[in-house]
Amino acid sequence: MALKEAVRRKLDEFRPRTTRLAKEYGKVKIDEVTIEQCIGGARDIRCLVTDISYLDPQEGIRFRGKTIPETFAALPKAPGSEYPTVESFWYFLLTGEVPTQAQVDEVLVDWKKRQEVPGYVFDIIRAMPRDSHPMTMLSTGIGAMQRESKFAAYYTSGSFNKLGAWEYVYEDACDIVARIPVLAAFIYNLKYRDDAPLAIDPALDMGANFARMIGQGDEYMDVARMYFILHSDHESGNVSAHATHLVHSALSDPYLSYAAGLNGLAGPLHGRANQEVLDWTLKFQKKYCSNEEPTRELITKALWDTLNSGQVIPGYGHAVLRKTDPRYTSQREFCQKHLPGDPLFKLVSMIFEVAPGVLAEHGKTKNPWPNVDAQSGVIQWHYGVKEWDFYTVLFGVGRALGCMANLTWDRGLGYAIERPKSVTTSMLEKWAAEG
Ligand code: AMX
Repeated sequence: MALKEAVRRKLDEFRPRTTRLAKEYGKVKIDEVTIEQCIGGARDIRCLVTDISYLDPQEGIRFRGKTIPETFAALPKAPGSEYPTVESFWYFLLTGEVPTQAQVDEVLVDWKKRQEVPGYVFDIIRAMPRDSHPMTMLSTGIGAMQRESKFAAYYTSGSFNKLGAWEYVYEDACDIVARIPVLAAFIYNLKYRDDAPLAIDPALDMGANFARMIGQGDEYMDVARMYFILHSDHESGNVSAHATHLVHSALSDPYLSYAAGLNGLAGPLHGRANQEVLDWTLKFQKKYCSNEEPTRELITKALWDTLNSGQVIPGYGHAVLRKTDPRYTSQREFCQKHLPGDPLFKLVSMIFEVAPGVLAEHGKTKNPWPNVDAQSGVIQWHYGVKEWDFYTVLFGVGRALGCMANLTWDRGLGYAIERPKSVTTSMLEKWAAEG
């Protein structure tokens, strides 16, 4: 497989850099830690390494050094589409190289071989109450599939070797990214389409096949491709990426690790915010606009009502970003092109005009601008995926790409078990008194 060989080559090039940094420059200081950071969620402390993506507070995300528009422009496109295939993006994330069409085709064929989800996983999810949250089902499905882990089997084989371990992580990573769309589509069909059978089309790329599997038409294929790519990676410190990395650092296999990442993604301050955005927007329509068109004044009132009741405005703010999220902008441009007259898009655009001013006046958030989640639900809603508790599952399918690329590199570079040091409140008080 050319992709695996390309990863091997890249890792071989990279390893001496990591080793040299740790050995020769290990004591060079790159940050300091304050009490505020200790209490405040380790915000901004530079203590993680990843080369898969980098998040600049002003500019937003770069995947392997490329902005979102540069990434979309550079990668080979799906036939007849303006968006790259998820397969080409996977090659790019893992290696940092733009693949040729032949390399993409090879990934496509490989994923088809890997994508079969064992029947017992479906049985386990079927046995769950039908009103279980779809993220619980997804995380259960990934956790249950751990039985298939090639890394876990290698670890217990008796021939475990630190240097070769990445190859088994790579195998699991490829299996997971190939299987998770099938698992997600199964959950969607089980919950919302009367357990409709999965219509897997072996000729289609991942995004197109996902559209087919959940009963969507051709126009949804680019939505899926764009969505999965945009949600893939946001450097290493966010809850889902960090949880995945942390759990794997104990040599838990990629299934156990990504189940942990998904459980973090399910939180309302993280991935579930996209569900909350739709919920907020539809409740706003119902409460304030049953007899009248939405106006800036009505939106302002609704935003203040939310803030005054002690809740956050979902889809706004970010722990790192200090400008509008380019993932928001990319989806907004998609909406302007494909659904400019959609009433929900118009309403979300009006919220975009008002919310940053309200949040700035409220004065708490460091970033009053929208994040990825403020826009994504509108697109899904427009194309008929109206079950908004499913939106975080879509996020989880995309995020698997970033998390699995990162785990492959974590193991390839032999990163250590993660174990930051904790202190007590009395210690903090003593240091505070000492200045
Ligand atoms: N609405 C109201 N208040 C907000 C806010 C928002 N959208 N964003 C931040 N604040 C508040 C915080 O709750 C905090 O209040 P506190 O001092 O009373 O605790 C204060 O502003 C300072 O927070 P911050 O430093 O600006 O943000 P943070 O790094 O602590 O949190 C985030 C970041 C994303 C959790 C926060 O902005 C938020 O809750 N946003 C709404 C939920 C959301 O959209 N999450 C999705 C983020 C993207 C993603 O992961 N998918």
